[in-house]
Amino acid sequence: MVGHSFMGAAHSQAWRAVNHVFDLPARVELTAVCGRDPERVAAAAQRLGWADHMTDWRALLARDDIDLVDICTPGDSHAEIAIAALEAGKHVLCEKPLANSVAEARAMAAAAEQARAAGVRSACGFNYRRVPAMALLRRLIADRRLGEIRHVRAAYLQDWITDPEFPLVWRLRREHAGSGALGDIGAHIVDLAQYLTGDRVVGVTALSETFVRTRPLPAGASDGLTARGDGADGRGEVTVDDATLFLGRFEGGALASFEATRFATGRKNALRLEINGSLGSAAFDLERLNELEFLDATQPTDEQGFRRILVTEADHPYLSAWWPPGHTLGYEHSFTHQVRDLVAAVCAGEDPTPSFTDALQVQLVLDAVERSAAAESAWTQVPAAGA
Ligand code: 4PW
Repeated sequence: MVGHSFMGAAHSQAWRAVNHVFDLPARVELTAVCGRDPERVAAAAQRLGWADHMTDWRALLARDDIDLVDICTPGDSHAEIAIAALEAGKHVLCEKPLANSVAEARAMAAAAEQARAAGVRSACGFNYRRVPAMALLRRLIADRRLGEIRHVRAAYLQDWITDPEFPLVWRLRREHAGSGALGDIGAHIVDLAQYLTGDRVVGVTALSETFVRTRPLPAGASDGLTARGDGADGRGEVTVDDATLFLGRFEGGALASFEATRFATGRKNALRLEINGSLGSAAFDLERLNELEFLDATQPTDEQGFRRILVTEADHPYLSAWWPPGHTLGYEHSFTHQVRDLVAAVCAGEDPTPSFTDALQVQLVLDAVERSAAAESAWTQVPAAGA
């Protein structure tokens, strides 16, 4: 694994747990973790359960006791590490968003396609696909229980930077993160919208804002969505969006709205979706991730109404491996499911999902959104990844 902060910790927990929960044809070993700072990476290796640690990711790729590389670094290093890893014959799991630009994402997708011919697999870490309620919703939509999809209403709401004195962490700097709320959390709802519907967003009109333009420089490394910094080291410019909203049209004709913000005071990690179809609707909120609301419009009208499905039954996706009905799962289990699916696919010689090409399609939407916002919300088409 490369990187060992917030995502590195979440992924490590998944790698540690996966063989204890799921029957897999291979045993996962946490061979080595890589980070820039020798002391921090040594401490992380011990805390997260990695057998070895190093400061040079190229040295990871040179080891023949490593089959798969998990990239948990900020977006600015994804392309370089992923392409080198694929060329070295390592399977790759890369955190989202796939890259910081369409050009990088295209190069990664091309490298993945080339490696695939040699049996080397890759996937992008859009973990929320693996929340059981989301996998169930995908199944309901694929089984046509919602009929023709007319609307996707998606919001990803956080509030961790509402304080204007919150430090200028890497997620707020374009050179590291590529974009702000858009790429970090908007990417998730774009991916989910496309995954759930099996359709793609073909055009967008967008609005974007940076509410707080300068922030104190951070003191020390930031850990996920927390940081320290009192301004003693000066202030720096925020170079990404704090919030981005956009409307989109799907190829199949459905209309969608998307909202990604880090300024939704009181909303900590509220990824909300509602999908309306000709035969039914469904709604989800990540802050209640064991539940899916479902309305079946084929029922007699006097009995219709949204009902809450508690997604903890053994015949719900992933659940047979866990606890008895009603014994709920959490955020971290989406990562366990992600590596379960990845290892199963690699062992079966199949392609895991989402592929780098799927993730490139998300990147193309993000890019169109940025271009639209920069052009006074002009309607902007999203090319197909293959075009
Ligand atoms: O990927 C996203 C992160 O960058 C996450 O899913 C949530 O928002 C949690 O942290 C950030």
